[in-house]
Amino acid sequence: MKRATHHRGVKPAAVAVHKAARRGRLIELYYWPTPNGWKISIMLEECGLPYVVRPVDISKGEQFTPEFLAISPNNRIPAIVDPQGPDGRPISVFESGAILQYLGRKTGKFYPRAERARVAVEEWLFWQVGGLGPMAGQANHFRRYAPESITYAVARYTDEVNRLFGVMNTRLAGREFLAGRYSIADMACVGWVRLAERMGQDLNLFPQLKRWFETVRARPAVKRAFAIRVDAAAAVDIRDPKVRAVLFGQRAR
Ligand SMILES: N[C@@H](CCC(=O)N[C@@H](CS)C(=O)NCC(=O)O)C(=O)O
Repeated sequence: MKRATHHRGVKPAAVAVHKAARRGRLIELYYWPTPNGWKISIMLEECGLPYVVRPVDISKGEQFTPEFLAISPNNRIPAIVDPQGPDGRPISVFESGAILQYLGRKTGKFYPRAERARVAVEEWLFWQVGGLGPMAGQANHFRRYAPESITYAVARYTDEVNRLFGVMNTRLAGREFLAGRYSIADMACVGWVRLAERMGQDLNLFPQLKRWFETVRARPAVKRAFAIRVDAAAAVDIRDPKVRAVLFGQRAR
């Protein structure tokens, strides 16, 4: 496992709790610094939950180890193991949306109980996991990773992200956050908006979205989450044929 560190002056909850770690009482976050990983480090930081980062080097294929597949059968980060799950027994959770909901229910934070407010959060959370995430992922892939430039694919996914950014921009007019109050829905989206340029988007064309992004990323917990550094991730070269063989062209195993 690789080391995760943090920038000078920023202390994520992840690094402050060695005693609890030794007693096996920390939530383990199986993580790589990507928009899906950030969602959960943000939530853990926002809730002040003690956790430990377990980097999963997806460029080397660690997402395919039997140990990781046992908690995340889709061979994707993020996943968590909470040693104090329901009834005090351990539980593992995969899929970022399910993890956010689990942590929201566990803590009672950022995921309101009142049905009307909860429905609004779930609408925007599912909008992210079913729409913004996959479309932005494909836009990024065809713009930056594809071995040849396929004009149709680049336009298709760049346009779709543009449309989705427009939906957020409209939603945020007259509203501070996506579902009223700051919630897991905002946490799910912020990492993707952070990478807007990679998806061929100019935030200046989406003033409400830009204002929301500045507000969310200025939150101390979000800053701490974004500051978690995984040295091995910074060193990944996506042009390396070995890395490409791991990440692209995956088929059923
Ligand atoms: N639907 C999943 C998507 C997770 C996902 O795509 N994770 C990427 C990193 S952002 C990953 O683990 N990729 C590893 C791989 O492609 O093998 C979720 O929301 O948790």
